[in-house]
Amino acid sequence: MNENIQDNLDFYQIKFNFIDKDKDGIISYLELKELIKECNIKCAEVDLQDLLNESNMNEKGQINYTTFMDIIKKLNRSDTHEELVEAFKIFDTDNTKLISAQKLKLVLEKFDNNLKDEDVASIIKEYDLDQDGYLNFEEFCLLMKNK
Ligand SMILES: [Ca+2]
Ligand SMILES: [Ca+2]
Repeated sequence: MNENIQDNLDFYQIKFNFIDKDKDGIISYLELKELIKECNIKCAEVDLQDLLNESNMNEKGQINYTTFMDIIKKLNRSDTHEELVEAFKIFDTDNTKLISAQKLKLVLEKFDNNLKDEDVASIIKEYDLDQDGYLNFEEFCLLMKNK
């Protein structure tokens, strides 16, 4: 993956310059999102926010090329995102983008014969941040990261 980044340095520089229309070397969060999309990198909104918070963003929320590359490297390193998307599909059999306790149990049962309804319910409860009774993709990612 790192070699790949090296090869693509020019590519990223060109893309960055393209998005940075006023050429002051700084892009906004919206421009960053556009840039990430331009580079064909799939990234959830939450991931991007997290990465930005981790990165050396200055107080004004401005993003320069170094910050951008920092984020690109982190995104490339966490190639787990694709895997999470794939994993989510395994659970989300009926493509509702939500995992119910029932759907979660169906998959987890394959790994644990003694799995009880209560266990599944408590997993959902623990990660169901918006408390709608289902795990959406973000909540599912949290679950997987903590497993
Ligand atoms: Ca600019
Ligand atoms: Ca939820």
